[in-house]
Amino acid sequence: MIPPQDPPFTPWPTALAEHYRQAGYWRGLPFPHWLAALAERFGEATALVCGERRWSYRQLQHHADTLATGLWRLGLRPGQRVVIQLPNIAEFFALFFALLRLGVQPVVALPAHRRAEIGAFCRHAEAVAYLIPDRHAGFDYRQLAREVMAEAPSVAQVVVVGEAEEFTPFSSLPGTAAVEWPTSEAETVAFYQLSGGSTGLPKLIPRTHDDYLYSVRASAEICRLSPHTVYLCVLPVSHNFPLSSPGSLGVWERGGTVVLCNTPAPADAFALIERERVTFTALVPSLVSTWIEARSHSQHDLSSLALIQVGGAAFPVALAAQVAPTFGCRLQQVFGMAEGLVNYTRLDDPEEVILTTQGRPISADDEIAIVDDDDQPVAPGSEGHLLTRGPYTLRGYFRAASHNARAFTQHGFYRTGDRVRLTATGNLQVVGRAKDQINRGGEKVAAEEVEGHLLYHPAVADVAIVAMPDPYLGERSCAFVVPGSAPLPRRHEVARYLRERGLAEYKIPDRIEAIASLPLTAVGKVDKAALRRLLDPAPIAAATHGSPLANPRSYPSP
Ligand code: AMP
Ligand code: DBH
Repeated sequence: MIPPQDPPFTPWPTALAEHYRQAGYWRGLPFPHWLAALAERFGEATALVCGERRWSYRQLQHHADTLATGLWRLGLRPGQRVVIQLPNIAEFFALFFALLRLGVQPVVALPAHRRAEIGAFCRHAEAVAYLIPDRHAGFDYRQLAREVMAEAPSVAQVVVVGEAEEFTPFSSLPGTAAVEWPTSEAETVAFYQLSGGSTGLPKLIPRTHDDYLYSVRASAEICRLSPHTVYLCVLPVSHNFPLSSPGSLGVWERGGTVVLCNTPAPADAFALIERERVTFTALVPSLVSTWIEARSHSQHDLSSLALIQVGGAAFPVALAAQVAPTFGCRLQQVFGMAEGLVNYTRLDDPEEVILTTQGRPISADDEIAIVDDDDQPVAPGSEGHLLTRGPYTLRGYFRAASHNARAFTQHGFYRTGDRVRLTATGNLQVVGRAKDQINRGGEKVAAEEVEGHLLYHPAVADVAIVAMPDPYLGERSCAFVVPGSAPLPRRHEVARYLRERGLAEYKIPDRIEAIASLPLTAVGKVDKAALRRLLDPAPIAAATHGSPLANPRSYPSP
């Protein structure tokens, strides 16, 4: 039973919702109608390129429709939730749109997630199905599905793209039977994004048709996308940034082409840029470093590139300054969050703004407050906590009443956990973070979640995880461990232990340090600032990982 105080979705107050409609942000258009209108309008133009496959807008819609029939036959019904975990392949979009067609709500996991995360999403969402590839990047998702099914009893169906073994093959799904699809209301939840989180529990972000498609449409406008846009999707396809800022959906909104890149190697991305005459892509800062390094010994013709977006993590000015000269294109900084608010530098901003700020919000109705620890506004230009509410920022996480009480102000502002300042030009600079999280090259790690797992280790009496600066990823994680009766485990033992507990690889601490006891603040909380001060950044990164630039497998995904 779900406690009644834990609603799946917290709506916007009626008056604000009405304003968002009046202002033309919310247009009452559910995803299936949106896709059908695009198929009508852009018909035979190429919507999607995946390897040697090219789907027109019409084909994309056709795949979604026939798959929806198959998913219906499998027993999926409107209002149910399904976890979808696919890499950058065309089937992701076919299934995503098929689920939306059916009124089934996808929960979009990342390929890096493992049993701990997927099991938690499935249980929390009471997912009825789980959609996966057979294998990807050396990992067998069917084995993961078996483990997930054992611990999430609601999961009755597993659909596999590729060799299905005992599960339902994706290839068996498409059907032709005409089924009368229900029409989703545009102000209801279309799907769930995932939060990087800062607590031990998974957070699902309800996104409505109305709010998401507004952010997509406005983003496509800001980025001046057109039918000539060819977008290379290298970040994980379901992540909010490459999906909606303006991402694949924004490209389709304007009749352009999305090219999927399913490998981390810059050489593969460069070959696709040359072959498809890619005009536009989105990267995280660490991938920018990798690309700049790779560019110096690559002969590919990248002259079609007109714009590179960078976001997801702090972007050093020195690195930002290299983008335009190296790639002969414009740079745009993006500071966004799956919860909603997205900021962009504008294409015609002065260079100074583009290099040194993270831009300004999409909407005139994005409300921004920069406050001190007591929620009082700081002096103009000073640093503070960023609070926001607006036409595409959530009002509450899925079934998380007690967390929501802390994550939102009484006036419905979302506490982003980011520390920012507003510049004289009206742009935001992200200067730090108050939330207990490590931003590992755009991949967010909730310290409390990993600490919770480590506390089960017999040799760990207490533990606190903090970020340490890293020249490549921006940050890596260090676990300060108070040893129990057994000696302190070495890092590779800790890594094995956490893998066995089913944790995604990027959450495994990069460094383990013993400490006699954890320092406490005056109010008795663990003093993480004091722990961070104990760290000496430079030698650590070198000693534990060598040069990440030399290792293409350390591809960071947000
Ligand atoms: P999530 O809530 O998991 O979607 O992660 C969003 C968070 O990523 C933001 O709240 C920031 O902490 C971080 N982030 C995103 N873009 C940037 C950026 N351009 N610069 C610094 N931090 C960023
Ligand atoms: O980091 C993010 O989550 C992010 C970054 C840029 C995001 O969600 C977005 C743009 O939409």
